Amino acid sequence: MTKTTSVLLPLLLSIPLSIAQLNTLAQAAGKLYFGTATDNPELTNTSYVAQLQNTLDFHQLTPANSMKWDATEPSQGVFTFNGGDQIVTQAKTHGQIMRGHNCVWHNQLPDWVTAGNFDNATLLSIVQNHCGTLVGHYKGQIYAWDVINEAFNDDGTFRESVFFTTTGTSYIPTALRAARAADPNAKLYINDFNIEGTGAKSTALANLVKQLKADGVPIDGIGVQTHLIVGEVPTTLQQNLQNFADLGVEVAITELDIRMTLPETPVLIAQQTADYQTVIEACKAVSGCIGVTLWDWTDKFSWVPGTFAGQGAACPWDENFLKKPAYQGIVEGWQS
Ligand code: 9MR
Repeated sequence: MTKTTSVLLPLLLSIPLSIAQLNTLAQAAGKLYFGTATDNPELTNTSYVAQLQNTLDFHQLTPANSMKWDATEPSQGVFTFNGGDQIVTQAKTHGQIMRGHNCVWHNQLPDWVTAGNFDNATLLSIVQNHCGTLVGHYKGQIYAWDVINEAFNDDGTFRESVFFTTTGTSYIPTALRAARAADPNAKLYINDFNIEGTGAKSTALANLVKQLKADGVPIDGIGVQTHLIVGEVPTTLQQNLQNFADLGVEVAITELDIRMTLPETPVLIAQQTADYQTVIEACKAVSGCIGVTLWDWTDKFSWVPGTFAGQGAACPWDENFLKKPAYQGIVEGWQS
């Protein structure tokens, strides 16, 4: 090999690779980022981390657990940010932006919150302090926060969390205002699942956003989780993303994965590939859809098998960190 060839060959080979990757394609389509969730225990796996910090695929990280209430305020007024800090450092080192997840959720709450029997005023001050302290700790380092997570039931009624049963819907503006005061530049989101298609839950969320805006409460975005099942992408996905964007907020796909009943078959794999493509095409087509986050990129660390017995293979990379056809589905979606 001549000297010139040995210099040029790796360069030439790297061009098609660097073009056809998930974040470069998302940004070429005008999006802010393509990203992934990650979790602290995974950061000890060097092969995993090598891909996590591949910015051609991922320009954004979300901590799957370490910014949640049980992790960040395990006892009242005692805050621990080590896990979240580790993921922020990981992202920053590679120029990746962060989504914060989350301030107020009915799940992964410490007992002192759920069993505290607080009155309305006390619980509101607890919510205010939690959101303000959490968001304030990360001031200037988080692109967007899921301030409110999963506030609705599937029929569009409010979920009867400890927050709702104690304060009604008052905890929502309280949390959003506390987050805004703590980091005025962070985008504040409400995030939920089963709001991918039009329907009662999406309508209820849209109505809440309208009401918050009418009341002058800060709200910047709707997070559409997008935990889907192979073959069941709602036909109204793109329309629904557009409906949300038309409220004057940004929209993001925040927790994408598409699970199947195992074992994987060629038919399921082909359908999953098509489904990933459909989801990406929907975000691509809606200018207010600003980015897409996988709920981890590898089946090795997917939450799905632990929650849905007999289901899995939901991610675009397999358990050995090899790209699956689903990866190509995402590529085709951005290139469509
Ligand atoms: O991925 C998270 C998993 O490790 C946790 O065990 C689980 C506990 O509830 O939460 C998972 O993340 C959830 C996210 O915070 C909110 N939307 C649904 C996600 C999957 O359950």
